[in-house]
Amino acid sequence: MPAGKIDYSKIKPYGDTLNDGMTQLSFTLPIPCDEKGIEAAKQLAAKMGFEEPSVVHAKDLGVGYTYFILYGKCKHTVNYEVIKVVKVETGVMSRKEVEAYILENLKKDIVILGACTGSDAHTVGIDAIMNMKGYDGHYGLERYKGIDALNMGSQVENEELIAKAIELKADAILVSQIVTQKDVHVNNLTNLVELMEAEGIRDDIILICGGPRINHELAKELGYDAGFGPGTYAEDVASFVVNEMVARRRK
Ligand code: B12
Repeated sequence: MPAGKIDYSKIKPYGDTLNDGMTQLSFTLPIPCDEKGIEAAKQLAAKMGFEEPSVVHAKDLGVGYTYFILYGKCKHTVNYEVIKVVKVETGVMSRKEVEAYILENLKKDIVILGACTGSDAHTVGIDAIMNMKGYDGHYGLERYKGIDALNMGSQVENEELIAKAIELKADAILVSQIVTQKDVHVNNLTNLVELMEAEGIRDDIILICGGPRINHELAKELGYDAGFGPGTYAEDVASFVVNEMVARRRK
């Protein structure tokens, strides 16, 4: 256990003793794996602000590239006390609680449509949320009584998703975006909002996005009702959708 009292206004990494700043970092440089290469890696870490940098591992990757692992002391701190994070505030209900909530408060089955859109071919994330067997011991939305869940799979065009949402009178749309190279996810997610607005259906449907590099803050910025990142389960999404539906009805 670290010695001393933790000052949450000045948080820095911990290695051996509290506030020693010890940090492990790794990177690849396009240089040979030799003494000169190791010195270059150390100098770079020093420029990044690490004190006493040392290379603990260097691996020749071939074709003149080297992978380095270094230790160094971080001299910077952050004030943890003032950090504010935009996140979904709705409490999370279990599957059974969601089912009971639908029966009691919505009194009809709800329709949730999902897809991984654009050129993105990653299906595992949206499957984890929607498919019957779910993920990590948490059943997916298809298993929920009172939810009609349709997973359209991957590489679904925004236009196709909207057409299906209109056809099925979807209450919520779930969009998965895994690839973020060149901000392709931002462009694709923005395009979907614009198309929904043009169709006049944006306000009628709860719009949610998710993926490993999505968070609630980004989702709100892009015009979504909620955003979910790594570690999300079906019950997180289901709880948000049913609470939001009830809140909208009350309005
Ligand atoms: C499996 C995989 C593939 C498989 C996909 C198979 C399939 N059927 O899905 C294949 C081999 C096809 C593939 C291809 C490619 N891949 Co790939 N792939 C992966 C890998 C290894 C795992 C992804 C995964 O399944 N994660 C497990 C799921 C459960 O996690 P998740 O997706 O994060 O989902 C969770 C949350 O994010 C959230 N969530 C996700 N979606 C949604 C949606 C909603 C609505 C909600 C609420 C929540 C939610 O809930 C989920 C459960 O908690 C990752 C690396 C990694 N370790 O993550 C790379 C990775 C995603 N792939 C990558 C790349 C670059 C590619 C390719 C471009 C490679 C290439 N050059 O061809 C192609 C792209 C093809 C395309 N057109 O999209 C990069 C993406 C980099 C980036 N930031 O853009 C990664 C990160 C690898 C890397 N480090 O470079 N890939």
